[in-house]
Amino acid sequence: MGGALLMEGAKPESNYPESRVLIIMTGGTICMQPSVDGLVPMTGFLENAMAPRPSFNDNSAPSVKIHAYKNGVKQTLDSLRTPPSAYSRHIRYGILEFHPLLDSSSISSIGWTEIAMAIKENYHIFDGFVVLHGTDSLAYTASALSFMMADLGKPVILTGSQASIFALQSDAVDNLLGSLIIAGTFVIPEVCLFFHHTLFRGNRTTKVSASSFEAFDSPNCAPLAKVTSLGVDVNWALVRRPTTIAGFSVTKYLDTAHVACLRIFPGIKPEMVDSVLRVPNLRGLILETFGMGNAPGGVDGSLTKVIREAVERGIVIVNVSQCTNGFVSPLYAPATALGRAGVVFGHDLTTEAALTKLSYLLALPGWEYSEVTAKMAHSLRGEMTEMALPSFSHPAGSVGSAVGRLTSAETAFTALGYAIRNGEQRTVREILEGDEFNHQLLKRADYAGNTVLHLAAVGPEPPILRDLLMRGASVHARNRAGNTPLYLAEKMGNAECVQLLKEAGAHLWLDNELKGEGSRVPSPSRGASRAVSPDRAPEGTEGSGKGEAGVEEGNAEGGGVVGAAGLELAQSGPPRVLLTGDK
Ligand code: ASN
Repeated sequence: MGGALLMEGAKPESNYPESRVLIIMTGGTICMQPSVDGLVPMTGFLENAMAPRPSFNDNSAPSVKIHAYKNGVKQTLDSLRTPPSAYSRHIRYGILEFHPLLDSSSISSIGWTEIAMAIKENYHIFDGFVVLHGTDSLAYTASALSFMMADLGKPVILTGSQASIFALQSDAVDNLLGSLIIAGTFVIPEVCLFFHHTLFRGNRTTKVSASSFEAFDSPNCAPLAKVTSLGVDVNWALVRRPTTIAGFSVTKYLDTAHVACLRIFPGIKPEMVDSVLRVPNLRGLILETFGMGNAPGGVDGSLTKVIREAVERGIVIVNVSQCTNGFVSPLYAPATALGRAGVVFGHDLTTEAALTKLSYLLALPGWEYSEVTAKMAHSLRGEMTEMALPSFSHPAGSVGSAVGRLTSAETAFTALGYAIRNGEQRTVREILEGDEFNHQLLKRADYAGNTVLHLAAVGPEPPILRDLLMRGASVHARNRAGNTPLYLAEKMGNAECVQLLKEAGAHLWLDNELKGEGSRVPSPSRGASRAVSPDRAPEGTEGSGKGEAGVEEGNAEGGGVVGAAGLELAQSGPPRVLLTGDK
C-alpha cells in the first residue's frame, strides 16, 4: 500500500479506470419519504441514499470533489464511485439536485429545459448523464428531451422507481445502478429510459403499470439493451448515432401551451372536437383514434368537416392510435377520410412522443405549416419506425480482392485499419458498404482501444475521417490511454482532422475537474497524459508534441496496424471480452 494511510473502511486504490457520470436529480418516488401530506421528495440523495450502500460507494476516496455547472455557475460537488463493474471500470458520480424536487406530475417545458441545459453545461465534463425523475411523466420527459437535444454524442439515461429507495422492497437500487453502469460504460448516444433491467429508446416508451416494477414498455421498438446475469446485452444494431458533422445542441422551451391531445370515443360529438379545436391560439392537436387510425365518420361526415376546417385554419392535427401496439395507416375508409381532411398520419408514434415532437417543431422559429407536417410524418430521433430499406449485401468479388476475402468482423476491422492508415478512401468505403453489420466495425477497437476514428484522426486522409463521422462513428470513444480521436489529431498537429472533429462535436477533457485521487488512471502507454481542452483551460495543456503521438499502442510488441484481438471498446479503458449480443 506504499505506506499510504487508508481511511477506516477505505479500500486501496484500484487500478481500474473511472468513468464520470453526472446524476441530475429532479425528484420522483425514488427520493421520496412519508410526510403528513403523503410521500414527498427529500433532498440529500447522495449522502442519505447512495453513500451508505456498498454498490454505490466503494469507500475509496470519500473526499474527491467534482465540478459541475448549474445556470452558468460552477458548483463543487461531493462525489462517490462504484466498485468496479463487470466491465472493469468504476463509475464516479456526483449529483446536481434541482430545487424544488418535484413529483413528476408537475414537470413542464420549463423543467425539461432545465434538465437539457444542465446536460449541455456539463457535456464536456462527463461521459454520460443519468436523470432521476418520477415515473408518472417520465415517458413524456424522455420524449421531450430526445427532440430538444440534437446531435447527442453521449448517453442520457432517465430512470426512477416505483418504490422509494428508502423502502425495504424497492426497484430503486437496480434501476439506478443499471443506469449508472450503462451511462458510464457504453457510448449509446441517445436519450434512453432504463427500468426493470431494460434500456429503452426514451421516445418509444410509455408507462404501462401504475405499481408494477415492470412499469415501462416500448411496444413498437425492441429494447436497446437488457441487463442479464452476464452483463449488459446491447442491441447495437438499433442504437442510433449522429451522422451529421455537427456539435451537440439544445432547443429550449417546447410550445406545449398551444398543443392539445384528444381521445376519440364511440359517440363523441363533432361539436366537442370543434370546441377543442377552437381553443384560442391552438396550433396543434394529437388525435388518439381507434385501431389503425379510425374515427367515427357519421352519416354526414360532420366530424371530418370540423377537422378539415381546423386544418384550413392552420392547426396541425396528428393521428395516433389508442392501441399501444401497431400503427395508423389509411387502410380503412374512416382513416382515409381523416387523411384527406389534412390529418398527418403519426404511424407508430406514442402519444407522448407525438405531443412533445409537435411542441418541439412548433417551437422552432420560422417554421411553416407544411414543414411541420412533413417533419411529423418522418422520424427525427428514432421515434417512429422507418420504412425498411432494402438490405444490401456485398456481392463477393465485386470489390478489391482483399475485401472480397473478408470473412469476419475481425478481419474486416483489420483490413479497415490498413486502408485508413494508407489513406485508401475507396477501400474504406467498400469495406463499410459491403458489411451489413458495419456498425460493429465503427465501435470495434484494437488491443490499445483505438477505434477506426482514432486511426483516421491520425491518418493521411481527412475525407476518410469525414466518411466515418457521417456513418455514425463516435467522437467520444476513448482508447486505453483515455484519449479521444481529437486528442490524437491535436497531438499529431493534424489541423484538418482537428477542425472536422470539433465540428462534429468532439472536445478535449479537462482532467483536473476531478480533484484528488481517483481521476483518470494513468496509462503506461506512451502519449498517455492529462487531456486538457485548450478551449477551456490553457493552463496545464500538454505540449503539442507534433508527430510524436500517432495512435497509442498499448503493447510495445504489437506491431500490427490493428490488433486482431476482437475486443470491444467501451468508452475508454481496457478492452473487455465480448459479452452476449454486445457486437
Ligand atoms: N408520483 C411519482 C412521480 O411521478 C411516481 C413515481 O415516481 N413512481 O413523481
